[in-house]
Amino acid sequence: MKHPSSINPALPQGVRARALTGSLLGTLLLAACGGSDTPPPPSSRPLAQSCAAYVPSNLPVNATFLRTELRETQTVTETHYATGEPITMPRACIVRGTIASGPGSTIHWAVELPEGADWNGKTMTLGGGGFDGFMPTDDPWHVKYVQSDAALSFVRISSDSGHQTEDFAWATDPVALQNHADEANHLALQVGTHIATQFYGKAPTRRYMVGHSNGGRSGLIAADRYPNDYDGVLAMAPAISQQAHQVNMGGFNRWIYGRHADGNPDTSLPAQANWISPGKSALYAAAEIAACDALDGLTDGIIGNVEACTYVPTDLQCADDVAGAQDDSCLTTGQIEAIRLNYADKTVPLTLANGMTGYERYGRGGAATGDWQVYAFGFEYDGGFLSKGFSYIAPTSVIQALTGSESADSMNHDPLGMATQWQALANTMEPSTDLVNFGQRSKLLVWYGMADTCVSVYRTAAYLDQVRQTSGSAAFDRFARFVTSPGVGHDLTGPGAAKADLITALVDWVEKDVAPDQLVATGSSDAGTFERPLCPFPSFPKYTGSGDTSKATSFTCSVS
Ligand SMILES: [Ca+2]
Repeated sequence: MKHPSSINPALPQGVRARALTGSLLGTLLLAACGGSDTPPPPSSRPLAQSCAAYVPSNLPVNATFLRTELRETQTVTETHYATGEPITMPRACIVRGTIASGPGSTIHWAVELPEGADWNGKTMTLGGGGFDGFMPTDDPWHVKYVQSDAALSFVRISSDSGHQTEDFAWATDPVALQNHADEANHLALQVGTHIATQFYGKAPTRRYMVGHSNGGRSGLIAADRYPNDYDGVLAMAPAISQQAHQVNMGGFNRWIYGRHADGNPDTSLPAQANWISPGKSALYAAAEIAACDALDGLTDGIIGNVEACTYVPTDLQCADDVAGAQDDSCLTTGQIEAIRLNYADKTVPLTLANGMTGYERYGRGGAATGDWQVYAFGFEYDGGFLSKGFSYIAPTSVIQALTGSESADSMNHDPLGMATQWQALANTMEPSTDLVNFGQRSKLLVWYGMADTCVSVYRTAAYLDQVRQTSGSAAFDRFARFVTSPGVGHDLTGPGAAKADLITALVDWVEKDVAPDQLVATGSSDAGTFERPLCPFPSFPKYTGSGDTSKATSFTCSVS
Protein backbone atom coordinates (compact mmCIF):
# COMPACT_ATOMS: atom_id res chain seq x y z
CA MET A 1 0.00 0.00 0.00
CA LYS A 2 1.20 3.43 -0.79
CA HIS A 3 -0.29 4.98 2.31
CA PRO A 4 0.05 2.96 5.52
CA SER A 5 -3.10 2.62 7.52
CA SER A 6 -1.67 3.34 10.96
CA ILE A 7 -0.30 6.44 12.57
CA ASN A 8 3.32 6.70 11.56
CA PRO A 9 5.34 4.92 14.30
CA ALA A 10 8.31 7.10 13.49
CA LEU A 11 6.56 10.17 14.86
CA PRO A 12 7.46 11.38 18.35
CA GLN A 13 5.33 9.89 21.09
CA GLY A 14 3.81 13.24 22.02
CA VAL A 15 2.55 13.77 18.51
CA ARG A 16 1.01 10.32 18.35
CA ALA A 17 -0.62 10.80 21.74
CA ARG A 18 -2.00 14.17 20.71
CA ALA A 19 -3.45 12.79 17.51
CA LEU A 20 -5.09 9.92 19.37
CA THR A 21 -6.36 12.18 22.14
CA GLY A 22 -7.89 14.50 19.60
CA SER A 23 -9.71 11.64 17.96
CA LEU A 24 -10.97 10.29 21.28
CA LEU A 25 -12.02 13.71 22.51
CA GLY A 26 -14.03 14.31 19.38
CA THR A 27 -15.79 10.98 19.83
CA LEU A 28 -16.51 11.64 23.50
CA LEU A 29 -17.82 15.14 22.84
CA LEU A 30 -20.16 13.86 20.16
CA ALA A 31 -21.33 11.05 22.47
CA ALA A 32 -21.87 13.46 25.36
CA CYS A 33 -24.00 15.83 23.30
CA GLY A 34 -26.01 13.00 21.80
CA GLY A 35 -29.57 13.47 20.62
CA SER A 36 -30.45 15.88 17.86
CA ASP A 37 -28.34 18.81 19.06
CA THR A 38 -25.29 19.25 16.90
CA PRO A 39 -22.41 20.81 18.82
CA PRO A 40 -21.30 24.17 17.49
CA PRO A 41 -18.30 23.87 15.19
CA PRO A 42 -14.91 25.16 16.35
CA SER A 43 -15.32 28.19 14.08
CA SER A 44 -18.15 29.51 16.27
CA ARG A 45 -15.49 30.83 18.63
CA PRO A 46 -12.99 33.60 17.80
CA LEU A 47 -10.14 32.27 15.68
CA ALA A 48 -7.50 32.89 18.34
CA GLN A 49 -9.38 30.56 20.71
CA SER A 50 -10.62 27.99 18.24
CA CYS A 51 -7.22 27.66 16.57
CA ALA A 52 -5.39 26.89 19.80
CA ALA A 53 -7.97 24.32 20.81
CA TYR A 54 -8.61 22.65 17.47
CA VAL A 55 -7.42 19.10 17.01
CA PRO A 56 -8.72 17.49 13.83
CA SER A 57 -10.08 13.98 14.17
CA ASN A 58 -10.60 11.10 11.78
CA LEU A 59 -8.33 12.56 9.14
CA PRO A 60 -8.61 10.84 5.74
CA VAL A 61 -5.79 9.30 3.67
CA ASN A 62 -4.04 8.28 6.91
CA ALA A 63 -2.91 11.83 7.48
CA THR A 64 -1.29 12.73 10.78
CA PHE A 65 -1.95 15.99 12.62
CA LEU A 66 1.09 17.88 13.89
CA ARG A 67 -0.07 21.25 15.26
CA THR A 68 -2.06 24.43 14.77
CA GLU A 69 -0.69 27.95 14.82
CA LEU A 70 -2.33 31.33 14.52
CA ARG A 71 -0.57 33.54 12.00
CA GLU A 72 -1.45 37.18 12.53
CA THR A 73 -1.35 39.50 9.54
CA GLN A 74 2.30 40.22 8.90
CA THR A 75 4.29 42.07 6.30
CA VAL A 76 7.41 40.30 5.15
CA THR A 77 10.03 41.03 2.54
CA GLU A 78 9.72 38.70 -0.39
CA THR A 79 12.91 36.78 -1.00
CA HIS A 80 11.74 35.12 -4.20
CA TYR A 81 14.37 36.06 -6.77
CA ALA A 82 15.41 38.88 -4.48
CA THR A 83 12.78 41.33 -5.62
CA GLY A 84 12.56 42.57 -2.04
CA GLU A 85 8.91 43.54 -2.26
CA PRO A 86 6.92 43.86 0.95
CA ILE A 87 4.19 41.22 0.99
CA THR A 88 1.39 40.96 3.52
CA MET A 89 0.75 37.42 4.71
CA PRO A 90 -2.90 36.94 5.68
CA ARG A 91 -4.21 36.14 9.13
CA ALA A 92 -5.16 32.48 9.42
CA CYS A 93 -5.24 29.48 11.67
CA ILE A 94 -2.74 27.12 10.05
CA VAL A 95 -3.29 23.43 10.64
CA ARG A 96 -0.25 21.32 9.84
CA GLY A 97 0.41 17.65 9.42
CA THR A 98 1.93 14.92 7.33
CA ILE A 99 1.04 11.94 5.20
CA ALA A 100 3.58 9.13 5.28
CA SER A 101 3.34 7.87 1.72
CA GLY A 102 6.31 5.55 1.81
CA PRO A 103 9.85 5.22 3.11
CA GLY A 104 11.07 7.74 0.57
CA SER A 105 8.27 10.26 0.68
CA THR A 106 6.44 12.09 3.44
CA ILE A 107 4.00 14.78 2.39
CA HIS A 108 3.83 17.84 4.61
CA TRP A 109 0.50 19.62 4.29
CA ALA A 110 -0.96 22.84 5.64
CA VAL A 111 -4.52 24.12 5.77
CA GLU A 112 -5.12 27.83 6.32
CA LEU A 113 -8.42 28.58 8.03
CA PRO A 114 -9.80 32.13 7.98
CA GLU A 115 -12.02 33.51 10.74
CA GLY A 116 -15.41 31.79 10.65
CA ALA A 117 -17.31 34.88 9.57
CA ASP A 118 -14.84 35.47 6.74
CA TRP A 119 -14.94 32.00 5.17
CA ASN A 120 -16.64 31.97 1.77
CA GLY A 121 -17.44 28.26 2.05
CA LYS A 122 -14.82 27.17 -0.50
CA THR A 123 -11.30 25.81 -0.66
CA MET A 124 -8.34 26.83 -2.78
CA THR A 125 -5.36 24.58 -3.31
CA LEU A 126 -2.10 26.46 -3.83
CA GLY A 127 0.31 24.71 -6.18
CA GLY A 128 4.02 24.98 -5.53
CA GLY A 129 6.70 26.03 -8.01
CA GLY A 130 10.13 24.73 -8.95
CA PHE A 131 10.74 21.18 -7.82
CA ASP A 132 8.55 21.89 -4.73
CA GLY A 133 9.99 20.90 -1.36
CA PHE A 134 8.55 23.96 0.39
CA MET A 135 5.15 25.01 1.68
CA PRO A 136 3.31 27.59 -0.44
CA THR A 137 1.37 28.42 2.72
CA ASP A 138 4.56 29.89 4.18
CA ASP A 139 5.92 31.42 0.98
CA PRO A 140 5.15 35.10 0.27
CA TRP A 141 5.36 34.35 -3.46
CA HIS A 142 2.03 32.51 -3.45
CA VAL A 143 0.35 35.55 -1.92
CA LYS A 144 1.86 37.65 -4.68
CA TYR A 145 0.90 35.54 -7.65
CA VAL A 146 -2.63 34.92 -6.42
CA GLN A 147 -3.05 38.70 -6.68
CA SER A 148 -6.56 38.77 -5.28
CA ASP A 149 -8.05 39.88 -1.98
CA ALA A 150 -10.80 37.39 -2.75
CA ALA A 151 -8.29 34.62 -2.07
CA LEU A 152 -8.25 35.58 1.61
CA SER A 153 -11.75 34.22 2.13
CA PHE A 154 -10.89 30.69 1.03
CA VAL A 155 -9.62 27.82 3.09
CA ARG A 156 -6.21 27.49 1.48
CA ILE A 157 -4.53 24.11 1.15
CA SER A 158 -0.95 23.37 0.19
CA SER A 159 1.73 20.71 0.40
CA ASP A 160 5.45 20.40 -0.20
CA SER A 161 4.63 17.68 -2.79
CA GLY A 162 6.20 14.92 -0.71
CA HIS A 163 9.81 15.92 -0.08
CA GLN A 164 11.59 18.57 1.95
CA THR A 165 14.45 19.76 -0.23
CA GLU A 166 14.25 21.95 -3.31
CA ASP A 167 16.62 19.86 -5.43
CA PHE A 168 15.64 16.81 -7.52
CA ALA A 169 17.61 14.08 -5.74
CA TRP A 170 14.45 12.72 -4.07
CA ALA A 171 13.02 11.87 -7.51
CA THR A 172 14.81 8.51 -7.56
CA ASP A 173 12.04 7.33 -5.21
CA PRO A 174 9.01 6.41 -7.33
CA VAL A 175 6.49 7.35 -4.62
CA ALA A 176 8.15 10.72 -4.13
CA LEU A 177 8.05 11.30 -7.88
CA GLN A 178 4.38 10.40 -8.14
CA ASN A 179 3.58 12.68 -5.21
CA HIS A 180 5.39 15.54 -6.90
CA ALA A 181 3.74 14.78 -10.23
CA ASP A 182 0.11 14.69 -9.08
CA GLU A 183 -0.62 12.77 -5.89
CA ALA A 184 0.39 15.10 -3.05
CA ASN A 185 -2.11 17.83 -3.95
CA HIS A 186 -4.83 15.24 -4.47
CA LEU A 187 -4.28 13.82 -0.98
CA ALA A 188 -3.86 17.23 0.66
CA LEU A 189 -7.17 18.29 -0.90
CA GLN A 190 -8.94 15.45 0.89
CA VAL A 191 -7.32 16.46 4.16
CA GLY A 192 -8.19 20.12 3.64
CA THR A 193 -11.77 19.34 2.68
CA HIS A 194 -12.17 17.23 5.82
CA ILE A 195 -10.66 19.88 8.09
CA ALA A 196 -12.76 22.68 6.58
CA THR A 197 -15.91 20.61 7.05
CA GLN A 198 -15.00 19.81 10.64
CA PHE A 199 -13.83 23.30 11.60
CA TYR A 200 -16.75 25.23 10.12
CA GLY A 201 -19.41 22.55 10.50
CA LYS A 202 -20.25 22.41 6.79
CA ALA A 203 -18.68 20.97 3.69
CA PRO A 204 -17.04 23.25 1.13
CA THR A 205 -19.39 24.17 -1.70
CA ARG A 206 -16.62 24.65 -4.26
CA ARG A 207 -12.99 23.66 -4.58
CA TYR A 208 -10.49 25.61 -6.66
CA MET A 209 -6.83 25.32 -7.50
CA VAL A 210 -4.37 28.03 -8.42
CA GLY A 211 -0.75 27.47 -9.29
CA HIS A 212 2.15 29.18 -11.01
CA SER A 213 4.97 27.51 -12.98
CA ASN A 214 5.20 23.96 -11.64
CA GLY A 215 2.08 24.83 -9.68
CA GLY A 216 0.37 25.59 -12.99
CA ARG A 217 1.51 22.22 -14.30
CA SER A 218 0.08 20.69 -11.13
CA GLY A 219 -3.25 22.32 -11.94
CA LEU A 220 -3.31 20.93 -15.47
CA ILE A 221 -2.32 17.44 -14.38
CA ALA A 222 -5.01 17.53 -11.67
CA ALA A 223 -7.54 18.42 -14.37
CA ASP A 224 -6.32 15.42 -16.34
CA ARG A 225 -5.91 12.76 -13.66
CA TYR A 226 -8.38 13.88 -10.99
CA PRO A 227 -11.10 15.60 -13.02
CA ASN A 228 -13.49 15.72 -10.05
CA ASP A 229 -11.09 17.40 -7.64
CA TYR A 230 -11.67 21.00 -8.65
CA ASP A 231 -14.52 23.17 -9.90
CA GLY A 232 -12.01 25.57 -11.36
CA VAL A 233 -8.27 25.59 -12.06
CA LEU A 234 -6.17 28.69 -12.64
CA ALA A 235 -2.84 27.73 -14.24
CA MET A 236 -0.37 30.60 -14.45
CA ALA A 237 2.67 30.13 -16.70
CA PRO A 238 2.32 26.35 -16.37
CA ALA A 239 5.70 24.60 -16.56
CA ILE A 240 4.64 21.68 -18.70
CA SER A 241 6.94 19.56 -20.88
CA GLN A 242 9.90 20.22 -18.63
CA GLN A 243 11.66 17.04 -19.74
CA ALA A 244 11.60 18.33 -23.31
CA HIS A 245 12.85 21.63 -21.97
CA GLN A 246 15.63 20.01 -19.97
CA VAL A 247 16.75 17.83 -22.86
CA ASN A 248 16.89 20.84 -25.13
CA MET A 249 18.64 23.14 -22.68
CA GLY A 250 21.47 20.72 -22.13
CA GLY A 251 24.61 20.01 -24.07
CA PHE A 252 23.33 17.55 -26.64
CA ASN A 253 24.98 19.55 -29.39
CA ARG A 254 26.97 22.75 -29.46
CA TRP A 255 24.22 24.64 -31.17
CA ILE A 256 21.79 24.06 -28.35
CA TYR A 257 20.87 27.10 -26.42
CA GLY A 258 22.30 26.40 -22.99
CA ARG A 259 25.68 25.31 -24.15
CA HIS A 260 25.95 28.02 -26.70
CA ALA A 261 25.12 30.76 -24.27
CA ASP A 262 27.39 29.41 -21.61
CA GLY A 263 30.19 27.27 -22.88
CA ASN A 264 32.45 28.79 -25.49
CA PRO A 265 34.28 26.05 -27.37
CA ASP A 266 36.51 28.48 -29.27
CA THR A 267 39.64 28.93 -27.17
CA SER A 268 40.78 31.87 -29.26
CA LEU A 269 37.99 33.90 -27.69
CA PRO A 270 37.46 34.94 -24.06
CA ALA A 271 35.42 32.47 -21.99
CA GLN A 272 32.49 34.90 -21.80
CA ALA A 273 32.27 35.39 -25.54
CA ASN A 274 28.81 33.78 -25.81
CA TRP A 275 27.38 34.86 -22.46
CA ILE A 276 24.80 37.64 -22.02
CA SER A 277 25.65 39.78 -18.99
CA PRO A 278 23.05 41.95 -17.25
CA GLY A 279 24.52 44.96 -19.05
CA LYS A 280 24.24 43.26 -22.42
CA SER A 281 20.67 42.22 -21.61
CA ALA A 282 19.81 45.85 -20.93
CA LEU A 283 21.50 46.90 -24.18
CA TYR A 284 19.53 44.34 -26.15
CA ALA A 285 16.25 45.05 -24.34
CA ALA A 286 16.36 48.72 -25.29
CA ALA A 287 17.20 47.89 -28.92
CA GLU A 288 14.46 45.26 -29.23
CA ILE A 289 11.86 47.59 -27.75
CA ALA A 290 12.98 50.39 -30.06
CA ALA A 291 12.59 48.07 -33.05
CA CYS A 292 9.27 46.45 -32.11
CA ASP A 293 7.40 48.65 -29.64
CA ALA A 294 5.27 50.50 -32.20
CA LEU A 295 4.14 47.33 -33.99
CA ASP A 296 1.14 47.21 -31.62
CA GLY A 297 0.11 50.76 -32.48
CA LEU A 298 1.54 52.48 -29.41
CA THR A 299 5.07 53.38 -28.32
CA ASP A 300 4.71 52.53 -24.65
CA GLY A 301 7.79 50.41 -23.89
CA ILE A 302 5.80 47.18 -24.34
CA ILE A 303 6.27 44.82 -27.28
CA GLY A 304 2.62 43.82 -27.72
CA ASN A 305 2.79 42.38 -31.21
CA VAL A 306 5.30 39.70 -30.32
CA GLU A 307 4.76 37.66 -33.49
CA ALA A 308 5.65 40.56 -35.75
CA CYS A 309 8.89 41.29 -33.90
CA THR A 310 11.78 39.76 -35.85
CA TYR A 311 14.58 42.07 -34.78
CA VAL A 312 18.11 40.65 -35.07
CA PRO A 313 20.74 42.83 -33.32
CA THR A 314 23.33 42.95 -36.08
CA ASP A 315 23.44 46.72 -35.54
CA LEU A 316 24.89 46.04 -32.08
CA GLN A 317 27.67 43.75 -33.28
CA CYS A 318 31.07 44.39 -31.72
CA ALA A 319 33.86 45.39 -34.07
CA ASP A 320 36.03 42.77 -32.38
CA ASP A 321 34.73 39.65 -30.59
CA VAL A 322 37.77 39.46 -28.30
CA ALA A 323 37.56 43.02 -27.07
CA GLY A 324 33.77 42.98 -27.14
CA ALA A 325 33.22 39.86 -25.02
CA GLN A 326 32.87 41.91 -21.84
CA ASP A 327 31.90 45.24 -23.41
CA ASP A 328 28.29 46.04 -22.49
CA SER A 329 27.94 48.47 -25.40
CA CYS A 330 28.01 45.74 -28.06
CA LEU A 331 27.28 42.06 -28.72
CA THR A 332 29.77 39.50 -30.04
CA THR A 333 28.96 37.09 -32.85
CA GLY A 334 28.37 34.35 -30.24
CA GLN A 335 26.13 36.57 -28.12
CA ILE A 336 24.00 37.44 -31.12
CA GLU A 337 23.75 33.72 -31.83
CA ALA A 338 22.73 33.03 -28.21
CA ILE A 339 19.89 35.53 -28.62
CA ARG A 340 18.86 33.98 -31.93
CA LEU A 341 18.68 30.57 -30.23
CA ASN A 342 16.58 32.05 -27.44
CA TYR A 343 13.98 32.82 -30.08
CA ALA A 344 14.38 29.59 -32.06
CA ASP A 345 12.42 26.33 -31.65
CA LYS A 346 14.62 23.53 -30.28
CA THR A 347 14.56 20.15 -31.97
CA VAL A 348 16.48 17.45 -30.11
CA PRO A 349 15.21 14.25 -31.79
CA LEU A 350 13.75 12.58 -28.70
CA THR A 351 10.00 11.93 -28.65
CA LEU A 352 8.48 12.52 -25.22
CA ALA A 353 5.00 12.65 -23.67
CA ASN A 354 2.10 13.62 -25.95
CA GLY A 355 4.29 12.82 -28.95
CA MET A 356 6.27 15.99 -28.73
CA THR A 357 9.79 16.39 -30.01
CA GLY A 358 11.80 19.48 -29.19
CA TYR A 359 10.79 22.54 -27.21
CA GLU A 360 9.35 25.80 -28.46
CA ARG A 361 11.07 29.19 -28.55
CA TYR A 362 10.56 31.94 -26.01
CA GLY A 363 8.37 34.95 -26.67
CA ARG A 364 9.87 38.34 -27.41
CA GLY A 365 10.47 40.83 -24.63
CA GLY A 366 12.23 38.73 -21.98
CA ALA A 367 15.35 40.90 -21.93
CA ALA A 368 13.25 43.69 -20.40
CA THR A 369 12.07 41.41 -17.58
CA GLY A 370 14.12 39.70 -14.87
CA ASP A 371 13.98 36.43 -16.75
CA TRP A 372 17.07 36.60 -18.90
CA GLN A 373 19.29 36.72 -15.83
CA VAL A 374 17.23 34.59 -13.44
CA TYR A 375 16.50 31.78 -15.87
CA ALA A 376 18.52 31.98 -19.05
CA PHE A 377 21.94 33.46 -18.40
CA GLY A 378 22.57 33.95 -14.69
CA PHE A 379 23.81 37.12 -13.03
CA GLU A 380 27.50 36.31 -13.04
CA TYR A 381 29.74 34.39 -15.34
CA ASP A 382 31.23 31.62 -13.32
CA GLY A 383 33.99 29.80 -15.12
CA GLY A 384 32.00 27.88 -17.68
CA PHE A 385 28.56 27.16 -16.23
CA LEU A 386 25.37 29.08 -15.77
CA SER A 387 25.73 28.39 -12.09
CA LYS A 388 23.00 30.78 -11.08
CA GLY A 389 20.67 30.30 -14.04
CA PHE A 390 17.73 27.94 -14.08
CA SER A 391 18.62 26.76 -17.57
CA TYR A 392 21.71 25.06 -16.22
CA ILE A 393 20.55 24.07 -12.76
CA ALA A 394 17.25 22.44 -13.80
CA PRO A 395 18.52 20.01 -16.44
CA THR A 396 21.65 19.22 -14.44
CA SER A 397 19.62 18.38 -11.34
CA VAL A 398 17.33 16.09 -13.30
CA ILE A 399 20.19 14.42 -15.18
CA GLN A 400 22.00 13.75 -11.90
CA ALA A 401 18.86 12.02 -10.58
CA LEU A 402 18.33 10.04 -13.78
CA THR A 403 21.94 8.89 -13.99
CA GLY A 404 22.45 8.48 -10.24
CA SER A 405 25.67 10.46 -10.57
CA GLU A 406 26.30 13.69 -8.70
CA SER A 407 28.94 14.63 -11.24
CA ALA A 408 26.63 14.27 -14.26
CA ASP A 409 26.34 17.51 -16.15
CA SER A 410 23.77 18.77 -18.62
CA MET A 411 26.56 20.23 -20.75
CA ASN A 412 27.83 16.83 -21.86
CA HIS A 413 24.74 14.69 -21.45
CA ASP A 414 23.41 12.63 -24.36
CA PRO A 415 19.64 12.30 -23.82
CA LEU A 416 19.24 9.80 -26.67
CA GLY A 417 21.36 7.38 -24.67
CA MET A 418 18.78 7.55 -21.87
CA ALA A 419 15.65 7.84 -23.96
CA THR A 420 13.68 5.31 -21.90
CA GLN A 421 14.34 7.14 -18.63
CA TRP A 422 13.49 10.52 -20.10
CA GLN A 423 10.28 9.15 -21.60
CA ALA A 424 9.23 7.53 -18.32
CA LEU A 425 9.86 10.74 -16.39
CA ALA A 426 7.95 12.79 -18.95
CA ASN A 427 5.02 10.38 -18.88
CA THR A 428 4.81 10.71 -15.10
CA MET A 429 5.05 14.50 -15.04
CA GLU A 430 3.06 15.49 -18.10
CA PRO A 431 -0.71 16.10 -18.24
CA SER A 432 -2.38 14.32 -21.11
CA THR A 433 -4.27 16.36 -23.67
CA ASP A 434 -7.57 14.71 -22.75
CA LEU A 435 -9.34 17.08 -20.35
CA VAL A 436 -12.80 16.04 -21.53
CA ASN A 437 -13.98 14.74 -18.17
CA PHE A 438 -12.72 17.82 -16.35
CA GLY A 439 -14.34 20.09 -18.90
CA GLN A 440 -17.77 18.56 -18.39
CA ARG A 441 -18.05 20.03 -14.90
CA SER A 442 -15.18 22.46 -14.35
CA LYS A 443 -13.40 25.48 -15.80
CA LEU A 444 -9.78 26.08 -16.76
CA LEU A 445 -8.22 29.53 -16.96
CA VAL A 446 -4.62 29.71 -18.19
CA TRP A 447 -2.53 32.89 -18.03
CA TYR A 448 0.92 33.51 -19.47
CA GLY A 449 3.39 36.36 -19.72
CA MET A 450 4.42 36.54 -23.37
CA ALA A 451 8.00 37.47 -22.42
CA ASP A 452 8.43 34.41 -20.19
CA THR A 453 11.98 33.09 -20.61
CA CYS A 454 11.70 30.27 -18.11
CA VAL A 455 9.02 28.18 -19.79
CA SER A 456 7.73 28.77 -23.29
CA VAL A 457 4.31 30.29 -23.90
CA TYR A 458 4.33 28.52 -27.27
CA ARG A 459 4.62 25.11 -25.59
CA THR A 460 1.49 25.79 -23.56
CA ALA A 461 -0.22 27.14 -26.69
CA ALA A 462 0.64 23.94 -28.58
CA TYR A 463 -0.56 21.80 -25.66
CA LEU A 464 -3.85 23.67 -25.45
CA ASP A 465 -4.32 23.30 -29.20
CA GLN A 466 -4.09 19.54 -28.66
CA VAL A 467 -6.57 19.78 -25.78
CA ARG A 468 -8.91 21.69 -28.10
CA GLN A 469 -8.63 19.01 -30.77
CA THR A 470 -9.29 16.26 -28.24
CA SER A 471 -12.26 18.07 -26.70
CA GLY A 472 -13.80 19.49 -29.83
CA SER A 473 -13.65 23.21 -30.31
CA ALA A 474 -17.11 24.08 -29.00
CA ALA A 475 -16.62 22.04 -25.84
CA PHE A 476 -13.15 23.52 -25.32
CA ASP A 477 -14.56 27.03 -25.49
CA ARG A 478 -17.09 26.15 -22.82
CA PHE A 479 -14.45 25.18 -20.26
CA ALA A 480 -11.08 26.70 -21.19
CA ARG A 481 -9.55 30.13 -21.77
CA PHE A 482 -5.93 31.09 -22.45
CA VAL A 483 -5.03 34.75 -21.96
CA THR A 484 -1.65 36.48 -22.03
CA SER A 485 0.14 39.65 -20.96
CA PRO A 486 2.82 41.00 -23.34
CA GLY A 487 5.97 42.41 -21.76
CA VAL A 488 5.65 40.21 -18.66
CA GLY A 489 8.14 37.54 -17.64
CA HIS A 490 7.83 34.35 -15.64
CA ASP A 491 7.94 36.07 -12.27
CA LEU A 492 5.47 38.79 -13.32
CA THR A 493 8.31 41.27 -13.86
CA GLY A 494 8.74 43.51 -16.91
CA PRO A 495 7.11 46.60 -18.44
CA GLY A 496 3.75 44.95 -19.27
CA ALA A 497 0.50 44.75 -17.32
CA ALA A 498 0.70 41.70 -15.05
CA LYS A 499 -1.73 42.33 -12.23
CA ALA A 500 -5.21 40.89 -12.63
CA ASP A 501 -7.78 39.35 -10.30
CA LEU A 502 -7.88 36.01 -12.06
CA ILE A 503 -9.29 34.28 -8.99
CA THR A 504 -12.48 36.33 -9.12
CA ALA A 505 -12.61 35.84 -12.89
CA LEU A 506 -12.48 32.08 -12.48
CA VAL A 507 -15.01 32.05 -9.64
CA ASP A 508 -17.43 34.20 -11.66
CA TRP A 509 -17.10 31.79 -14.56
CA VAL A 510 -17.72 28.71 -12.42
CA GLU A 511 -20.48 30.14 -10.27
CA LYS A 512 -22.15 32.82 -12.41
CA ASP A 513 -21.38 31.51 -15.89
CA VAL A 514 -19.62 34.76 -16.74
CA ALA A 515 -16.85 33.71 -19.11
CA PRO A 516 -13.50 35.53 -18.67
CA ASP A 517 -13.63 37.28 -22.02
CA GLN A 518 -13.32 40.88 -20.88
CA LEU A 519 -10.45 40.74 -18.41
CA VAL A 520 -8.24 43.72 -17.68
CA ALA A 521 -4.72 43.72 -16.24
CA THR A 522 -2.97 46.68 -14.70
CA GLY A 523 0.67 47.65 -14.82
CA SER A 524 2.73 50.58 -13.69
CA SER A 525 5.33 52.79 -15.31
CA ASP A 526 7.01 56.07 -14.48
CA ALA A 527 3.88 57.76 -15.81
CA GLY A 528 1.63 55.91 -13.37
CA THR A 529 -0.66 52.91 -13.53
CA PHE A 530 -2.21 51.73 -16.77
CA GLU A 531 -4.64 49.08 -18.00
CA ARG A 532 -4.45 46.61 -20.85
CA PRO A 533 -6.95 43.95 -21.89
CA LEU A 534 -5.94 40.35 -21.21
CA CYS A 535 -6.27 39.02 -24.73
CA PRO A 536 -6.83 35.40 -25.73
CA PHE A 537 -3.72 33.87 -27.31
CA PRO A 538 -2.55 34.59 -30.00
CA SER A 539 -4.15 38.05 -30.02
CA PHE A 540 -2.55 41.05 -28.29
CA PRO A 541 -3.70 44.49 -27.07
CA LYS A 542 -3.61 46.80 -30.09
CA TYR A 543 -4.03 50.53 -29.59
CA THR A 544 -7.04 51.82 -31.46
CA GLY A 545 -5.18 54.98 -32.37
CA SER A 546 -7.20 57.27 -30.14
CA GLY A 547 -8.27 57.49 -26.52
CA ASP A 548 -6.58 57.39 -23.16
CA THR A 549 -3.57 55.09 -23.42
CA SER A 550 -3.93 54.13 -19.75
CA LYS A 551 -7.42 52.65 -20.31
CA ALA A 552 -8.06 49.13 -21.54
CA THR A 553 -10.97 50.43 -23.60
CA SER A 554 -8.50 52.16 -25.91
CA PHE A 555 -7.20 48.76 -27.05
CA THR A 556 -8.67 45.87 -28.98
CA CYS A 557 -7.45 42.27 -29.02
CA SER A 558 -5.91 41.74 -32.45
CA VAL A 559 -3.84 39.08 -34.14
CA SER A 560 -2.01 41.47 -36.47
CA1 LIG B 1 3.93 48.99 -27.73
